[in-house]
Amino acid sequence: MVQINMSAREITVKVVYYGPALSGKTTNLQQLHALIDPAARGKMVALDTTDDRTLYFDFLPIHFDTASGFAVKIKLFTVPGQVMHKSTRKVVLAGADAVAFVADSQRSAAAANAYSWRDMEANLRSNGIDFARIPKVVQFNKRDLPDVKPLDEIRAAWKDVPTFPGVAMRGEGVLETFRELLRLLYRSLDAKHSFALKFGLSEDKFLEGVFKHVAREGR
Ligand SMILES: Nc1nc2c(ncn2[C@@H]2O[C@H](COP(=O)(O)OP(=O)(O)O)[C@@H](O)[C@H]2O)c(=O)[nH]1
Ligand SMILES: [Mg+2]
Repeated sequence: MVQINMSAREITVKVVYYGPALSGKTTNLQQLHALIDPAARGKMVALDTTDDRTLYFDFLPIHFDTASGFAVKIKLFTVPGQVMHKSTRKVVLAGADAVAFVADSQRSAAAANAYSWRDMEANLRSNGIDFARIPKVVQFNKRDLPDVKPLDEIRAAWKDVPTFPGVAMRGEGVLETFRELLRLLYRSLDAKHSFALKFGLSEDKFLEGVFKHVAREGR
């Protein structure tokens, strides 16, 4: 749930990267960390076990100031994808304002993707979040690998949710995914809290707040 603190002039939103184990969620955050100017982001906290899998979650804070003098803080989280970490995923999803679902494009990962998507839906609902309405995008990652689901098949199957191909390891699709999610997030916040009216913050200014700090846009 977005936190709006009028006296501190602070707006805090929460964005969660969700998906099956090893789909590339942590890699997406690492790439964002690398691409965003340190002036607009904090340290990335990555909690990895020795086998390189996320133990609890990763965290990356992004921030910018609006012309009207509000500090906007965007907190990015990833969930651990392993089936056994179900309760952690539910906790991380609590209060989420938007979700990026990172799928593994390999055909062999189809069942894991589907399981994770249903798991996300159930965890959002049990946190009292409206699954149909929360801003969401899907990244089909690992396009560099053989035997991936073709993009036209993906686009035909996903009509209501924006999808993006990605090779997160090389930074491809990372910014596109994040930008569209922020755009949808802005629209949902503006509809609920009149961001333009109350904070003088337009959609363009909201996106610019983050993307003017991106080193190499349009990769
Ligand atoms: N081939 C390939 N590997 C990737 C890609 N993105 C991430 N990986 C690798 O997949 C593994 C799991 O990535 P990670 O981000 O830790 O997945 P997470 O479990 O979803 O956080 C790591 O070895 C990454 O380097 C990609 O686009 N292509
Ligand atoms: Mg991870």
